[in-house]
Amino acid sequence: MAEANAPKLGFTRRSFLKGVGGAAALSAAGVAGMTSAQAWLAPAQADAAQVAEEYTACTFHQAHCGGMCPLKCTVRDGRMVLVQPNDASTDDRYKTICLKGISEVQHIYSDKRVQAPLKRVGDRGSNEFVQIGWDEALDEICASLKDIQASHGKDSVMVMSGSETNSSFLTSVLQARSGGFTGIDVGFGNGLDPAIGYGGGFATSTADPRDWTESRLVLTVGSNFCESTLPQVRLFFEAKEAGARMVTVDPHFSTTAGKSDEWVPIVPGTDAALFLGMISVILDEGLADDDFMRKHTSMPFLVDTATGKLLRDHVEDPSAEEPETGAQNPFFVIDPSTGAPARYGEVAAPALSGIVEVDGAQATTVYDLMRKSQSAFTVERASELTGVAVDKIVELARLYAKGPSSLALGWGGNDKMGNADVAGHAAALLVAITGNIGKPGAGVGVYVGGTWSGQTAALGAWELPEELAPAEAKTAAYDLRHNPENVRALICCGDIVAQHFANMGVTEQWVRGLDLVVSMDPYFTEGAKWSDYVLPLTTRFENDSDCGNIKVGYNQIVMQQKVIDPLFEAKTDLWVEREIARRMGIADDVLPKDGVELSKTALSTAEDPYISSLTVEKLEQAGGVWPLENAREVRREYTDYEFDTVSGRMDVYYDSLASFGQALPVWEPCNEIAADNPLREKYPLQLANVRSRFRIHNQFNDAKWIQQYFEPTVELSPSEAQKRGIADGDIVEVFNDRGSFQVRAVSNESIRPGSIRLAEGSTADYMARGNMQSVTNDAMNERGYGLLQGPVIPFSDTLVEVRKA
Ligand SMILES: Nc1nc2c(c(=O)[nH]1)N[C@H]1C(S)=C(S)[C@@H](COP(=O)(O)OP(=O)(O)OC[C@H]3O[C@@H](n4cnc5c(=O)[nH]c(N)nc54)[C@H](O)[C@@H]3O)O[C@H]1N2
Ligand SMILES: Nc1nc2c(c(=O)[nH]1)N[C@H]1C(S)=C(S)[C@@H](COP(=O)(O)OP(=O)(O)OC[C@H]3O[C@@H](n4cnc5c(=O)[nH]c(N)nc54)[C@H](O)[C@@H]3O)O[C@H]1N2
Ligand code: SF4
Ligand SMILES: [Mo]
Repeated sequence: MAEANAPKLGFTRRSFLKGVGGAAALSAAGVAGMTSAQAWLAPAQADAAQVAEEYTACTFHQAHCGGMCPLKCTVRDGRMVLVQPNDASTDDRYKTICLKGISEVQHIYSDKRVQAPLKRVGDRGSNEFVQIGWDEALDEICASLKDIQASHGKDSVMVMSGSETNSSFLTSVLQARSGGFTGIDVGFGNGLDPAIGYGGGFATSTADPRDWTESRLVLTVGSNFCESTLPQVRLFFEAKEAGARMVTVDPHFSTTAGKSDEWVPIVPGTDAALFLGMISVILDEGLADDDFMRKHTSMPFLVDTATGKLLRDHVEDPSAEEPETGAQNPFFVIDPSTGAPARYGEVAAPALSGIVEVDGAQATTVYDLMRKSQSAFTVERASELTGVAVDKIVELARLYAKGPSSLALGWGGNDKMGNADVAGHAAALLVAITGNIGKPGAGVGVYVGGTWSGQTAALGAWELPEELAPAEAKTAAYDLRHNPENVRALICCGDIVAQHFANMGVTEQWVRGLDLVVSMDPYFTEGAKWSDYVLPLTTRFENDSDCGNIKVGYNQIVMQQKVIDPLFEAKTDLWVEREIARRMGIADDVLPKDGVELSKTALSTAEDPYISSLTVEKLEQAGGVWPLENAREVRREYTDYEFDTVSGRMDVYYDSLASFGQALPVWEPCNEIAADNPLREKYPLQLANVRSRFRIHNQFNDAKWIQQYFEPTVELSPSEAQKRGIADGDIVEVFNDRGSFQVRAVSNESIRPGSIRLAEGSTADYMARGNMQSVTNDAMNERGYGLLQGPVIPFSDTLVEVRKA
């Protein structure tokens, strides 16, 4: 770690005096001795015989790994000394943990914990703070919030949260705005979801990875499942053992590629070309499922050839909030028995092909338009763009069409590039022409994470009074950086500043100009350096009441008990929210009074009698985990082929994108890393941002036990290293016109020449100098503003050069 980047904690006379006799001084001194695990683990073991106070309690782990592993924690003499999988799970599969969970024994006592509320004294970003009391900090913050909202409107305050936040009432309590569209994890989904309607822009899988044992082919594209879904990796191997062919398409020889039957290397950012090439093969070889297309997709629908719009019963009201459903405003097809147009519900097996006249306008089918657009995109062209051999594309296409096939996409690959929606749309088309959905072994989407791919249940939610609603997030936060509108205050639950935007120089400029920036996090993040106040929160292991929360994990209900009392001066998310609410004049009973009340609410829901039959006590007695009602059934969506789309079928034709030439997916290169971008002469390397099994985003960088195995390192191919005279272990500078950072380099044959790879979440304190986010690309794609979740932040659509530092 670069010492220069460690927070410089100043002490005012006041806080120092307070600290000497108070708990702050004690805990600060205590912690210095605890950061080495050896220092406390050894004596604790030696004294084991005399230890009277030992107990276990359960909690769940990271939400943002998707694992939410239920954990059993042993506490001895007030200190957490052991973290194990919670063996109360009824299924051995769910007794999971990884190195990060185990390391919490050390990590929660880390010297990167924020120990007391801090107030900035230097310039923003200068990282100079003094310790202050909670009351003082909250009084000052709330006074400032009131001033700002009085002068600039309620929505001049913005609250943004990472995914670990334990309760999230703050936006509503303050009637503040959220960050709006996030631009994160929405690349493929923006293109895929309009066709099937599942994740609302997040490409969530239509089946559970347990379904893979029924697949003949599991085609993983742009995901590193074996690192990004650690607690469920066994499902990958179970599928392989059951005979599924595991094929991974990745520019680099990833962990998942290494565990697959086959690795197919691909040029970064060309997933769309691969899918489009496969589609052309399937159509040309007559392998498409015509019956599925006729009955379950919009392929037979008629399009006005002059306007590119789908023909409907009547003209839609363009100002309507919700699009009219197909039942309200039918689409048209060709009735093959008469050759005439008809409403789609009236014809059981409409024609896929044909030209007709409707009210004087010429119309043809989506299918015909698709054939035409695909005939312009040959498998040879796909091969040229992707670098995948023609024979390989043909082989994959045949295997995929034969099915049942699962198309396992990711959020970490081509998803983080400007053309990701085209790839998502092409994936939808691939599914639509083959029918690989809704039946055993066939599904599509991002299977990553566990929690997000398993069964769910709707837990009860705490109701707030109607007037306490968030303000409208008119503009996405990434755009506010350029045009801040009336936004003057930013409250960050998590490291919003460094994690949630690309091109950090622009973010810094924006943050510098704000009137108030607050960071709430258990750890001292990069964003904390840019904050006026840094508030210390508890982790999943600490609480002020017996039960902190209840959530859904992978196929189970999981409980967060108090394992230990809050460390240092840390407070729970809920406590801070209540204190802010009180100071803003909100009645005391508007928010749950503590974690127990929050947990009870989670279990009281009119919607689900199974959930409401549970109680906090019952869960406690069961050891803190409870299987979901449908836990043993493999989740499969759309088994009835009723899709959550406008027509109720797979809607593959996006006429709202006709003006962009993307009503059907058409190959489009990336923004910056495009092969013919002249910028490549200056910056010839693409920076791939990936996740790592050693981290959850910015989390665990500071975990000493993990640091023994992993430090942020930029990886490059030996050929690229040699060209630049870079030896393993050298500190290198990674740079482009946006910025630079310095980090250790290692060459590795698994990296594709022309790219370098670095785990995202590598922030300044853990690298030689600077922040990786200072080089990433924040250019938004114009078309993106018309997509479900707005444009994607193209973090990996980034060109750089590397030199020895
Ligand atoms: N350059 C680049 N940037 C990226 C990406 C990339 O590929 N490249 N990937 C993006 C992606 S996919 C994502 S999802 C985002 C993720 O970025 P985030 O959403 O910011 O990541 P989280 O891991 O959820 O971290 C949230 C914060 O929660 C804190 N935390 C831990 N426990 C608790 C708790 O109990 N309560 C509270 N309040 N806080 C807690 C952690 O210390 C951490 O600072 O990053 C994005 N940023
Ligand atoms: N351990 C751990 N697990 C996590 C997280 C974490 O931080 N740590 N974060 C969670 C979150 S929020 C997310 S978003 C998910 C993401 O999980 P995944 O979607 O699995 O993303 P990554 O793990 O980044 O893996 C992306 C893979 O895509 C490859 N790739 C890069 N560019 C391209 C390309 O153009 N085409 C193709 N085909 N492949 C490409 C990369 O080399 C890499 O192997 O992970 C979740 N799980
Ligand atoms: S980081 Fe994820 S896999 Fe590891 S213990 Fe936590 S929840 Fe489980
Ligand atoms: Mo993510």
